[in-house]
Amino acid sequence: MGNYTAKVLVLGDGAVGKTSLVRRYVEGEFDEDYIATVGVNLKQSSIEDIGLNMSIWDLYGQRSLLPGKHSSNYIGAEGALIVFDLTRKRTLDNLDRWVNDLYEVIGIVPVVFAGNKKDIMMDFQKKKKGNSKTENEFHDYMIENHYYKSIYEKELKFVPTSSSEIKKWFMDFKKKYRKQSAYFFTSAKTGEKVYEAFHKLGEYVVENQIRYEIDK
Ligand SMILES: Nc1nc2c(ncn2[C@@H]2O[C@H](COP(=O)(O)OP(=O)(O)O)[C@@H](O)[C@H]2O)c(=O)[nH]1
Ligand SMILES: [Mg+2]
Repeated sequence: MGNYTAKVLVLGDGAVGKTSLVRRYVEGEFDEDYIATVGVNLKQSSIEDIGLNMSIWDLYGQRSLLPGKHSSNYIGAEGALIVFDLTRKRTLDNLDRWVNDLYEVIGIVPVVFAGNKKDIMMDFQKKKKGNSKTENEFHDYMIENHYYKSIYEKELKFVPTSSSEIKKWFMDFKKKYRKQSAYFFTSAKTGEKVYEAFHKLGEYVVENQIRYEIDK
């Protein structure tokens, strides 16, 4: 087994759970409190079974304020985990912009998408108890359950994403850029699919490094 090193990025809108996913993955912990990341949160992690040492660059998420401000941080990255929030459809709609930004700077690299906060969606489903709920009820549920915290103050409305629209978005992405992409429904809170998402990204990165060695 080779010994590989790579830089990967964690991208996505503010408060989607980037820092929490990295924390869960690297430290196995989760925190309800929100502390907005300033600049870059850099973590090292190795994936033993594929012999990869990853430096994970978790970047401050308010992308729309300053387009291209991350460009210099993108350089040298060999893959990205792009995160969106299952409780806020707008963060799914913004995926295109994250992908375009990234590919403009470093070209096409493997991307794994994480639809995060799966635990909240599961909890909401449980409370549904058969009767279908409207979008308003979802918003109310979010407020009642204290998800309306400082980070969300500017959020006018919580609109849940649907798995069919996520699937469609991903299929379109795959058609455009082919292979080496995947998506997972994750929860930094319960840990669901967090390891799988980072591992998949690591596999793609190592695949490319092996291919590069062979082509040399
Ligand atoms: N319930 C739940 N809350 C989460 C999850 N991931 C993140 N959060 C919360 O969402 C807020 C924003 O998370 P953070 O990781 O700081 O987002 P970032 O801005 O993308 O780095 C924090 O209050 C976290 O506790 C999750 O999977 N489930
Ligand atoms: Mg953060």
